[in-house]
Amino acid sequence: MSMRLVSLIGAPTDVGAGARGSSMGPEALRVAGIDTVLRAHDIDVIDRGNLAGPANPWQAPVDGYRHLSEVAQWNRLVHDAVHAELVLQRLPILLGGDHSLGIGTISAVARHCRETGRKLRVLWLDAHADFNTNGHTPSGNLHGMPVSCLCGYGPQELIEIGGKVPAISPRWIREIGIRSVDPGEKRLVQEAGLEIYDMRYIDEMGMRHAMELALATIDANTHLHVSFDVDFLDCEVAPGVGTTVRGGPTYREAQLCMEMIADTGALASLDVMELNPALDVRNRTAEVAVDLVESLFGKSTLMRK
Ligand code: 6HN
Ligand code: MN
Ligand code: MN
Ligand code: MN
Repeated sequence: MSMRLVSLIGAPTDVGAGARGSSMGPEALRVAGIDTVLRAHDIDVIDRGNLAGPANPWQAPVDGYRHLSEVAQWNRLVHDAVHAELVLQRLPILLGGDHSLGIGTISAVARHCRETGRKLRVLWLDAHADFNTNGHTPSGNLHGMPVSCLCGYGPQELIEIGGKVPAISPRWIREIGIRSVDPGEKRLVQEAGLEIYDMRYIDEMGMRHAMELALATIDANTHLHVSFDVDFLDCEVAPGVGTTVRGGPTYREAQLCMEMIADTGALASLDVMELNPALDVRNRTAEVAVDLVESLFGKSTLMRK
């Protein structure tokens, strides 16, 4: 196997979130050793450092959007940085930052897939569906809206970042671990036909079956993007997030999820989002996140066939 090339991109902002602190996420992931852990797997890792976007003005929502212009500026920076790495045939890992930045990464990935004739599959690992609009959001926080924006429902400055509207089709997305969806958001998700493996499904059928379905039909021409919101994990395992929801995947279920993704060999870009060191306990959540990232890149106990 040829040497894998990974680039770390820090996006230290919380402009899209309702709690301050995910701006410190990139540094906490570095402190937890994300680069060393990957290098130990024979991966060529370059840390590009942090993007420099606007500060958090901490203002009230306007027309149902909080900090729209700052979120758009950050996402344009992320889009350009991620696309540049893909052109260099490196696998970008976005160190978030709040989850609104998934618009920037995934619009760049979708653009690159158009340019190279590849299919795209997006795995959205999250407690939340992140499919709100300004008419449905309970908070105005744009980290609750990236998936809808990517599917073309949202403000012009966010939906057009990757040069095509919509950036992606709902059919390319699989959402896993979902357990908190707002009432209006629920209707939108159903109308859009998003394929969702919620916690009820995982309880009844198991993580293994959910992942088998979520990863089905991935082939050698598929670019697999994983958007990992750390609040996907049960809050006992991962307290360092701003929007904890009880009843998420256990450490082992999350490991299995990551290992099954690794087995596809298709992972081509990754977001690690919403880690909030201000709410963490001795950087434990960062360490768990890094552990899971390691599994995504193929840490497994024994050789399997
Ligand atoms: N996240 N559905 C809630 C809202 O305000 O729209 C929570 C969103 C959380 C978003 O965790 O990335
Ligand atoms: Mn999210
Ligand atoms: Mn390209
Ligand atoms: Mn979430």
